[in-house]
Amino acid sequence: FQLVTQFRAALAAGQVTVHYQPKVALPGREVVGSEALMRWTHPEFGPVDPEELVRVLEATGLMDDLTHFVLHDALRRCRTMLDRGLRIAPAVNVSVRNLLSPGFPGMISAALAEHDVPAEMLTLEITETSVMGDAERTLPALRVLHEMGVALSVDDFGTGYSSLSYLRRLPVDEVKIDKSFVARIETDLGDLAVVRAIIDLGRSLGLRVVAEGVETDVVRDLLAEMGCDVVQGYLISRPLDPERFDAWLHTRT
Ligand code: G
Ligand code: G
Ligand code: NA
Ligand code: MN
Repeated sequence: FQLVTQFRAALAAGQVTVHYQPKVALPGREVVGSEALMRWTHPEFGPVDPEELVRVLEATGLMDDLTHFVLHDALRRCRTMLDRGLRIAPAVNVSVRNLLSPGFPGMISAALAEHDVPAEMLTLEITETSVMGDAERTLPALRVLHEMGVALSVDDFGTGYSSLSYLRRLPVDEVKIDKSFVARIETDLGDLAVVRAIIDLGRSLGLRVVAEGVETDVVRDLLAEMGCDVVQGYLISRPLDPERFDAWLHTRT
């Protein structure tokens, strides 16, 4: 696939950038973290759909290059903010391909050391379907990362069909409720019940519970009432390029 050769060149040429979407602790409005989201504007085709690109990279062995790039960007910016007294913990998306790479945990610890960021500040987001779908093979890497102190988040939680008891046996620290449920809790009692159950389960297992796709005050207030720890979504901010993220932070503090 031609996109792959072009992607490698694009990384080298600085055409790939990382946007950041803030995460806010409930019930207040303190900014406690941000999710790193890759962006690539192709010189001819324009903005490339990240989800589609991730699928292509998964299939071609370039996921490690992407994750390395995003991770270093996130940790470099985290260090800069720490030096300014701002404690904003970055979250980086990782794919099952990363977890199956033998050198992956080592790559993470080297990056943390290079940027002098404590492991506890980094969250890795792994989609529910990939964690559970390949648990046999991904568990060793998850264990090593968890031992290092890195926080592991089960992303898009609720979309897969994992048994809830399985969550207890995984070395994870956070569940991130999928935006498809979150958006609908305002109008759909069934979705409200699902989200309440996930929050209760997460809390009783001692996990941090994050909700993504929060777009309205009503949804945020319902989540706060149910005991959700952290929210992320357009209500707070869209993903922003680093300059806009900085400017946005200034308006908040
Ligand atoms: O902003 P949004 O359109 O950015 O992202 C779409 C999807 O692409 C999301 O599911 C997100 O997790 C995924 N994604 C964005 N950036 C990355 C990345 O750096 N690595 C991986 N694995 N997925 C990413
Ligand atoms: O879970 P993933 O890693 O799939 O989630 C990130 C994706 O969600 C990105 O595409 C991001 O732009 C998108 N996103 C972030 N906040 C919101 C929101 O409030 N509503 C919707 N619909 N999408 C959002
Ligand atoms: Na994510
Ligand atoms: Mn998600």
